[in-house]
Amino acid sequence: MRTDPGSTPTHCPYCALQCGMRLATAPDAADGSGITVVERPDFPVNRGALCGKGRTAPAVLSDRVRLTTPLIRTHATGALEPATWEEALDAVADGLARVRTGHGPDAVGVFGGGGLTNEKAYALGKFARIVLGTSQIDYNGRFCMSSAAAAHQRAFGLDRGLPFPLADLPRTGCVILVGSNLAETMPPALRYLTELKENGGTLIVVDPRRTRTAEQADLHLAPRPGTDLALALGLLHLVVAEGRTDEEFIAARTTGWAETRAAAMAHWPELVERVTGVPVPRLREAVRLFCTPESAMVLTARGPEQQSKGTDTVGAWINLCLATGRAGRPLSGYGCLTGQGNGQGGREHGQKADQLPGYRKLTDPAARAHVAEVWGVDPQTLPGPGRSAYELLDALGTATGPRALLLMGSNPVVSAPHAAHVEERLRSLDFLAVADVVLSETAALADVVLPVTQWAEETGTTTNLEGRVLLRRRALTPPPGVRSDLEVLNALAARLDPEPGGGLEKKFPTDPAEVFAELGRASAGGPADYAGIDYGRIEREDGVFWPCPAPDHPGTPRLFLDRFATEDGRARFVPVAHRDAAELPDAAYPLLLTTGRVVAQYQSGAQTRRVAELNRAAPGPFVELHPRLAERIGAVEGRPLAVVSRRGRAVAPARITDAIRADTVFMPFHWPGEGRANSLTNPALDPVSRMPEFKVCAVRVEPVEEAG
Ligand SMILES: Nc1nc2c(c(=O)[nH]1)N[C@H]1C(S)=C(S)[C@@H](COP(=O)(O)OP(=O)(O)OC[C@H]3O[C@@H](n4cnc5c(=O)[nH]c(N)nc54)[C@H](O)[C@@H]3O)O[C@H]1N2
Ligand SMILES: Nc1nc2c(c(=O)[nH]1)N[C@H]1C(S)=C(S)[C@@H](COP(=O)(O)OP(=O)(O)OC[C@H]3O[C@@H](n4cnc5c(=O)[nH]c(N)nc54)[C@H](O)[C@@H]3O)O[C@H]1N2
Ligand code: SF4
Ligand SMILES: [Mo]
Repeated sequence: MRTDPGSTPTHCPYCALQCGMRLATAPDAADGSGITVVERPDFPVNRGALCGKGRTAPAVLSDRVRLTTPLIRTHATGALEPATWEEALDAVADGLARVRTGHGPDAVGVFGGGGLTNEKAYALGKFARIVLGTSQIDYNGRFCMSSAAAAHQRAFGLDRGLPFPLADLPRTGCVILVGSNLAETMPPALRYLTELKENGGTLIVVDPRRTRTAEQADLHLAPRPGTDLALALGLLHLVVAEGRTDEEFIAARTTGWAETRAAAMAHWPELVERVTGVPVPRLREAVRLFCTPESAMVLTARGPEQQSKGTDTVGAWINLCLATGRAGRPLSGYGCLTGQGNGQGGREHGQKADQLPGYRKLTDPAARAHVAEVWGVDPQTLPGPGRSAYELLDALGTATGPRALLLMGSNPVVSAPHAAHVEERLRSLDFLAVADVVLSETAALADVVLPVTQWAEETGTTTNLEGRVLLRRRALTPPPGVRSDLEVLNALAARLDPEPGGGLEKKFPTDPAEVFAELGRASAGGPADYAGIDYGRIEREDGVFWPCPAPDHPGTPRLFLDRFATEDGRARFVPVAHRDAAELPDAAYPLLLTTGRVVAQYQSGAQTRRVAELNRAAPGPFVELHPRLAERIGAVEGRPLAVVSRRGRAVAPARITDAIRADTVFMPFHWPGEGRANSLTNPALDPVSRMPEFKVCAVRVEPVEEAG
């Protein structure tokens, strides 16, 4: 029997806005979940508003769609069959131990997710380093905001998505939104942009498509995909040419301007028009709108970031902010709109290949010593940095890569670039274990599937896109057949202890509050310092902004107002120059494909494709294309189109609209099978962030003859 303590305040299981909501008992809920979502208008970020995904999130709690028993692949049938927890945990421990014994610790890999709570992400990173002893751990956040994170580090010495609360947006003078379709990806946040305009501020949207977000803009710039770097350089050129730099700010708060200025001067507006397709007068208008008011902001999302030059591209937008004095000041600055529910916290506490908790570096001897002490291990035993997400997936089952993988919180069969290749690599493993709440396309390939508890059934913290640490409270007793990710790691630690009965599992508590307290100690003194945060405080204060080094520290809603987080306290200009996407159109593949999201589906769709209301709103993939292109190739609305790249083919119905450039087609990536956009995408990586180029590849498009 599932019990309920009344109406519990918590947060949505999906995106980085982490909307506040309440969960109330609803024994007759049509979705079979036993609970219903109630608005929580007192929570400041979303002020009661929710998108359809948040409202319908309980549906995934229902036994009708979720996993409720472990599964083991049997030799006899080759199928996944129900098993007991003891059998399943033994099988995972055996599978991982066998590979480790035969091939060494780095033959066992771990893949995590930015949707995992801070407690889980922390425990997973610790598990990889001290139980498995492997360097081979990374996570899906690499596919998400890694380019912005790298650019943040380079320029400011610290990476927090937004350096200010969203509530600052309506009070600034101008916002440039680069490659964010907020209206579909974080609908309740659109309100902040509406208020910006009501207050007399202006909105510029940079997107190759006239999205629902772009429709709100005072100025919409629609560059060719993959040319944002040139665009930002062109704007900086104009800023300099028109004498709009803030020399006082540059002198007092930055270093490296001379080289950056010289690099920008090489990007003439006419050249930028040719590369981007954005006319010079519109570039000038953007500069005027951005530079005229007292304050202004640039916010980027996946459009400019998911490119093989994402780090430099974000760097170019940061340079524009620094040159105009629009950083490190009230109501001004650069920010990245992080994506996953815990996209921010998930990138801070050690599931990343090169990282220790508190956003520390795995290569820093002082960081190793500090964290090793908290973990009660010898710093010498901590492995070094491993491979980045795509490189890890690409190496699976090869002579030098991992031969066994433990995967928690991601569905790469749908969401990884060059997905058919990734699927083949996953199939080549000696052993694959997946912990998930549903039988995702990736879980379906596993040797063992562990069914875990969900957001409403467990307590834990997430850190939203503003750097605000939030608490999700358990509202519901999980069904008997499932266990939490923390319980899974604890049970595996016991089984993989090099000294049987040695008590290694004691280092993996199953109580989230205990894990969070340890995380606080491990992060203490690091860039992302959570030491002063506890569950009670989060609830009393509607979240606490990190860094928060002590219980009496107020937290840090606004960063960099006095100094940047670099050694000398100054922001660093980094000179960048435009370069082409890894693939450009040619005779065989004459068009550009870009990919992204629709409002009613989330990511790989593993969760939202199991919700009837969302499937009615967004039943399947499609190919968005311009009427001129449609006419040229003979595409008909609603009829199937084949999109072909050097990596594969996908088929989905045509959706004809003049809201997209005629040289570009768009596909959402939420679906598996024939319409899988990632069958096409290019795994070319950014040299710094190792972000794949999800947003640009060369394709050809042709109508498909329908049988019958
Ligand atoms: N409904 C829904 N909401 C979500 C998610 C979801 O899956 N579904 N996922 C969450 C996550 S993890 C993330 S990361 C965020 C992502 O949030 P967004 O970044 O807003 O989402 P995308 O649709 O991937 O990309 C945004 C826009 O980039 C544009 N774009 C494509 N190529 C380029 C380019 O070369 N340059 C520029 N400037 N723009 C380009 C696309 O046309 C698209 O409109 O959303 C979060 N919210
Ligand atoms: N073409 C293209 N591809 C993209 C993108 C794009 O814009 N274009 N965007 C990229 C981006 S930004 C992202 S973030 C990735 C995301 O892509 P994925 O990493 O595939 O993300 P999800 O679909 O959210 O997968 C999360 C999985 O974990 C499960 N899960 C949820 N909560 C928990 C939990 O607490 N514990 C465990 N064990 N499992 C849980 C879910 O059921 C689901 O199966 O996709 C990337 N792929
Ligand atoms: S905007 Fe994001 S956090 Fe808010 S309800 Fe929708 S999916 Fe959930
Ligand atoms: Mo993301």
